Amino acid sequence: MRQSVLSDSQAKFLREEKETLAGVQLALSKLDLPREALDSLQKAILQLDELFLIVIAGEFNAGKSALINALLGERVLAEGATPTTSRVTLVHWGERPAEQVVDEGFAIFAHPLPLLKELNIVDTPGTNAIIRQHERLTAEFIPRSDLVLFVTSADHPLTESERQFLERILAWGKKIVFVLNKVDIFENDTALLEVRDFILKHTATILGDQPQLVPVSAKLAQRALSESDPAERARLRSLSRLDDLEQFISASLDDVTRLQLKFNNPLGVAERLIEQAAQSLTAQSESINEDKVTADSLETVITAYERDLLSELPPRLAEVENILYRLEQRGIDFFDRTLRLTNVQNLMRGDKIRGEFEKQVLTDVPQQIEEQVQRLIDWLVQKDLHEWQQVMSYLQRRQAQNMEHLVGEGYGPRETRRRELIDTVGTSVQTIVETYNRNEEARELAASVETAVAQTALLEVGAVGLGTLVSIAVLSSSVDITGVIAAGTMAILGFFVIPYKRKQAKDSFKEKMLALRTKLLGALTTQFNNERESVIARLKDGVAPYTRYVRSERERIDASEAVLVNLRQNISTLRARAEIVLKK
Ligand SMILES: Nc1nc2c(ncn2[C@@H]2O[C@H](COP(=O)(O)OP(=O)(O)OP(=O)(O)O)[C@@H](O)[C@H]2O)c(=O)[nH]1
Ligand SMILES: [Mg+2]
Repeated sequence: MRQSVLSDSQAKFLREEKETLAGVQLALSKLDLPREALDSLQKAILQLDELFLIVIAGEFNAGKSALINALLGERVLAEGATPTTSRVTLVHWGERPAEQVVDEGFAIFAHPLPLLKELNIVDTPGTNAIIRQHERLTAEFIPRSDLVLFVTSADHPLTESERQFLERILAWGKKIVFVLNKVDIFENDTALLEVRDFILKHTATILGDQPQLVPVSAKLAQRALSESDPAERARLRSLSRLDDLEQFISASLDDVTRLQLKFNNPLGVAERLIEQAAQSLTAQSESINEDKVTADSLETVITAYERDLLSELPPRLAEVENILYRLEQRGIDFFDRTLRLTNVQNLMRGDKIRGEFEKQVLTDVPQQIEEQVQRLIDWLVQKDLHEWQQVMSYLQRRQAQNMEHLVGEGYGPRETRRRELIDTVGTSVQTIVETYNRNEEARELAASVETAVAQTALLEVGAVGLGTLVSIAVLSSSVDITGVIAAGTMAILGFFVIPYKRKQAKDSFKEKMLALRTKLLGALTTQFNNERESVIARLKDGVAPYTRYVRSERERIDASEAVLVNLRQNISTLRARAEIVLKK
């Protein structure tokens, strides 16, 4: 924009606007918007320094090119009853008329008309033309434009394609003014008013408020230009109502209106992009919320599993403890019964006593303990498989939901990555479940428990029980039993030695049992705790990529939403500031 027309405060505002918009653009560039969308903002920002830009849009044959020709006062652009304009054409000031075809979709036209020193005009192919340049038009020129003149023809006002086009450009927050062309076809004013009301009514529903409408006849205006009789020329010119349009355009070019449109132009574009980013974030957020539900369910499953494991161990270990407790009771009874004077003869026979001990005390304790441990192992293995199945079913359900979304719906790279991740995690969990070999797992676990338990030498109880005990009790006694018996000092043996040895044997047995209990239960506890930690860690690791992703996505979306709130705030502050500097 020519800086000379700006007051100091306006020039300052313009700098601020550019700076803020550059910030907005940078922030938006981190939010997954299509490249073209960001480009359009970039162009709208650059347009702040350009001449006022009017884009002429409308259906083919509406008379867009004819209208520009009438404004230029010369038939410089091609007109025709069939689709004629095939390129978006920028008309700007130049010393001589000249056309430059840039590519198949874009041409530049120079013309010495003074009005073009104030503004640039863009002629466009019809909204319904076979050769459509809509993408270029909507993505490139609509965002850059300061004003859109929407030309609709009196013989088919506001067609369906025009309506659709209007809706597409509306999102850019542009000022749109309607030009009702070819009013020369109306026989009287009533017909004109009828069409006018029709257009206003229908556009109001699209635009939200009553738009401006200027009726003209490009044809009569052109005829006036070539008319040599001044009176007739004036009549045709008046009938053409082109003066109204010219007046409207120059009013739009008055400083305040032009600046207002200029300043607001990139703001509308930025707002549209913010909305676009917000919509995309909402969709992502909904999707990640569903993932969050799944991830939370997985976490609940794992936590509950851990709790189960924790609560299951103590009662099972208590069973083992019971077995040991009963063993101890039997042992004590055994010593009470066996280490007696009356039994002195038997005591002499270590192997017999050992046999009795094994039969009466030890019985099947090792097997009982083994069974108990085996049951715990089976339970653990069964439970582990069940938990993996649970996790799998949650992930499969989520995969199925994805499949539903997939039907007929396009999605971006982020969404693709998300689906892939769920699929990968889902598939690896499924593989674990499918290849889960219970026997193998149980065998491995049993082997590891066995190693731990073996160190506690459960069977030593038998050996300890007798090999040592009997010798402690009797054989290694400092008293020579045979001598004692022979000497008839049975009383000494009966009253002092045997009870003393019995007590010693029982104490030693209790001690051994305590050590055994501590070692065995300790070993089992450690072993199963290790096992618990490792199955939980395995489960957590299995779903970790998914839960981690859900968490980081949630954080990213929340942060992005906060950024958008900020950007919206920036734009509305700029709008308010624009109002203020324009009033000064
Ligand atoms: N009766 C009448 N005919 C007009 C008027 N303006 C243009 N026409 C005719 O309508 C036809 C289409 O005019 P163009 O200017 O080529 O229309 P356009 O909107 O540029 O069409 P495309 O370039 O194909 O999109 C031509 O035959 C013009 O002569 C008018 O005011 N009244
Ligand atoms: Mg044309």
